[in-house]
Amino acid sequence: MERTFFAIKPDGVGRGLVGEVIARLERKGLRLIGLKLMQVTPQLAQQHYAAHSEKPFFQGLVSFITSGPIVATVWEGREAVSVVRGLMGATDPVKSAPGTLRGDYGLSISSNLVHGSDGPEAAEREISLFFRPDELVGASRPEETWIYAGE
Ligand code: IDP
Ligand code: MG
Repeated sequence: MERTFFAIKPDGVGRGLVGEVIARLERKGLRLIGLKLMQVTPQLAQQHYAAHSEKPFFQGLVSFITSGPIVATVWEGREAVSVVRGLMGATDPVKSAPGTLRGDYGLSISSNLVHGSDGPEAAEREISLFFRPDELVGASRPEETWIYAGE
């Protein structure tokens, strides 16, 4: 099963959307295997967003992600990386389809509610930045019999 890193950014935590966001991923059938409320340090933010270090919005991105607590999570499931990206919607919430998290809950490209890894390699890198191996707990869900029926 593939794993992905997913985080609710400070705007999502501050707006009280943690429960609703997590419920969407749970209902899709993904398995939650890691979860923590945490304050991101500038150093961790710079490592996490290293690929964007040359972008004009980099400083703003680091300031925003360190501006308040985030909820960091790890999910497991069939094609978890692309499934979570689909549930998130496009980066710019103005262009995100209705029914996606960003499409339903916001209008700001910088405060766009959630982060999700953009590929399996990024997922492994991000998971190990935010979680120790012993913080990940794999518990299968009984309804996976139906979720993966016919596989
Ligand atoms: P993603 O979060 O959909 O993967 P990325 O291109 O990886 O989008 O960008 C990382 C984050 O940087 C975005 O989620 C958003 O918060 C911020 N960002 C991206 N493009 C812009 C921009 O043009 N202006 C301000 N912030 C941006
Ligand atoms: Mg990205």
